[in-house]
Amino acid sequence: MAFELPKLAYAYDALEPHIDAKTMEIHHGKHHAGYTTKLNGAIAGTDLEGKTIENILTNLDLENKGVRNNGGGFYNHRLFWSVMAANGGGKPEGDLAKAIDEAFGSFEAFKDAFKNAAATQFGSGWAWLCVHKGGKVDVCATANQDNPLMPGIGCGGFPILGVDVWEHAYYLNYQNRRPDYLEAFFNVINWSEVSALYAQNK
Ligand code: MN3
Repeated sequence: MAFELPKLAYAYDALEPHIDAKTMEIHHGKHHAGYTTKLNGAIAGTDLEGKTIENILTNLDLENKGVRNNGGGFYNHRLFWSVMAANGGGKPEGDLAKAIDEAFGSFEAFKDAFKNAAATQFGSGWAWLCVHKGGKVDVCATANQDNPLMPGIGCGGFPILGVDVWEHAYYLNYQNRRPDYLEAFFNVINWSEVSALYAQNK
């Protein structure tokens, strides 16, 4: 069974003014669709066909560039759409808030660490908030479409929040101003979804 481009839970213009409709339309309808199609092509006829994307990434051979780039692209964008919402922003509550305070000292310190990881990722990539077994959280960044689930990527744990810092994610609206895009991203984070991912994977 082939992977399918997931439908968004909101309209392309729902995240405006923080993320503009044109960027969302191209990003979801072209970029994510492209990764999905190419992932299906890369696994067709191999023993990866029929496996879950989590299983594929967790057991990935990093030399398999077709699956690494497109499987990562498929998974990363699916997570990205799910951790944003029109009525997003604010702060997490409950167990996740506590874990963030324990790891970083405060929500503001976490926000600085996350934005810094994203802003200083050279070239294309992603910044992540990950949970480790036992509930500890940390922040890291990966290049290209790599993902913390991939073995030996140097960024472990289960990703519960990710931000895309490829230029295609922000260039139409923010041009070279990646820090402005990152600040805006915090206005659309769907903390209830991130908290649910935390609870499921701690
Ligand atoms: Mn992207």
